[in-house]
Amino acid sequence: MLEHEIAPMTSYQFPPGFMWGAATASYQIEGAVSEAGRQPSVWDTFSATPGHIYDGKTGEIACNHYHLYETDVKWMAELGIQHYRFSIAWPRIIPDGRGRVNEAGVDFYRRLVDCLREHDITPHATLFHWDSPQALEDRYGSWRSREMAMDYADYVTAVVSRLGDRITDWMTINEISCFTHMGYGVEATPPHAPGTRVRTAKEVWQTSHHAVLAHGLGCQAIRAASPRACTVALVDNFAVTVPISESPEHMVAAQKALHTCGSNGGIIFPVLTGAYSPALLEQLGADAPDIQDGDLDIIQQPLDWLGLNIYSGVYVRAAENQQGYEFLSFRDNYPRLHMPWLWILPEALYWAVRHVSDSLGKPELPLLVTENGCAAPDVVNNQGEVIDLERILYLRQYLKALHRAVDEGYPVRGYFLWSLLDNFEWAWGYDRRFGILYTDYETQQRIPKASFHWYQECIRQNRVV
Ligand code: GCO
Repeated sequence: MLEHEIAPMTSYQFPPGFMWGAATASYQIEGAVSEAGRQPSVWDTFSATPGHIYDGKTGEIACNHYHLYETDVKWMAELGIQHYRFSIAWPRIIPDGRGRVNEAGVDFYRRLVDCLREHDITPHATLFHWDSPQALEDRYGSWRSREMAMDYADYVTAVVSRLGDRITDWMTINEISCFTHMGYGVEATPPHAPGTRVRTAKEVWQTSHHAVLAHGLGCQAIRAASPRACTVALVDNFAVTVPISESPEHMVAAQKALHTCGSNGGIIFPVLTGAYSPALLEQLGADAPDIQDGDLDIIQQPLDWLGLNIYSGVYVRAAENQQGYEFLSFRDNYPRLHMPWLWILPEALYWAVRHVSDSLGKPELPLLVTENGCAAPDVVNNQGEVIDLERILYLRQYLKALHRAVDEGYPVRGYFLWSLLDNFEWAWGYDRRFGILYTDYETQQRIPKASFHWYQECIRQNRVV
């Protein structure tokens, strides 16, 4: 049969210069938890506590990235990414949380960044991705104290003044809600470190207030300490309200619901608008955090861009009730991937962009998807391959939704896939695999999954393939 040549496809093409990347985090990949002066983080303590981690494991070795970073950078170059997001471990830099700087800890990140640049990969550094010094939990309860914001700012100054000659793209904090609301007040499992249960909702909201204050102080510290022009951003996983259909009434309902969904009204709202959501404050009443004069001005620092960590969302529809909306629950057989919360909702990526640009009134604020990806029950088959079709399905649909936002003119500048390699998935230990590289934890071998080659082709063609 005469085969017809298949013309090259052009649909779902991203603009020239679109930033393709991958993301990781220090505690999840580095290991070497006691090397070169590093002291324990709250995640070392939390994961070593029996019953906290699904498979009883810790980040003690993880992907041994501290020693294998050159191998991993080579995989990044093979993948074809031009950008890599990683995080810097506070307990490597200032092991006691405050005071003495551990230069050996700084040197690791110098080696990593120099290796990235040798491979023409731009480093994007998250200054805090949950692994705070245990010493500060012992001293004053970490984020329960306003002192944490001050110590964080000093830590940021120590990092940026030393690495700012090599790193010019900074993210202050990753996903505030996870280490505050899920760290201090959660009843559901799995909790997040430090797992201390405070007594009242007000105390929980006070922890996230200290974290958004830290973000503001961190922005100021970066700009004061950087020896070069640089960019500053927050990375947030705000709860994305998705209209059940794009009819006017349901879209308005989704905008209204944004205020009180999750902890949006006390995190992304003050950071972007300079005020807590009024609807949230009304809902919280006496449980609202204490806000000192001047806090909101500090919190609302200008951002060069905003990082979006979006995996799923919440369906909303208009309702004949006082709020004018209602949240809709997922039924048991709604499609999801290998995490209890990972319901497949690609439109969440599109609506995350719309909510920042439209609902929160930031149409000019450049956006980067700093995390998107999924866990899947990956196994190596008899041919030594991991054919993770579920992950390709997930990623393809989410990137198509993101492309829609780009096509409609929203300021989306790039996409960082979570994650480069399987790693320590917090309270799930190593049982859940998010990587496009399979990590064999026995041998520390990396095996490219089918999704690695799929993503490599997306990058090569600069489009969703
Ligand atoms: C997060 C964290 C990552 C997770 C990933 C999968 O978004 O929760 O930034 O560290 O590992 O999202 O849960």
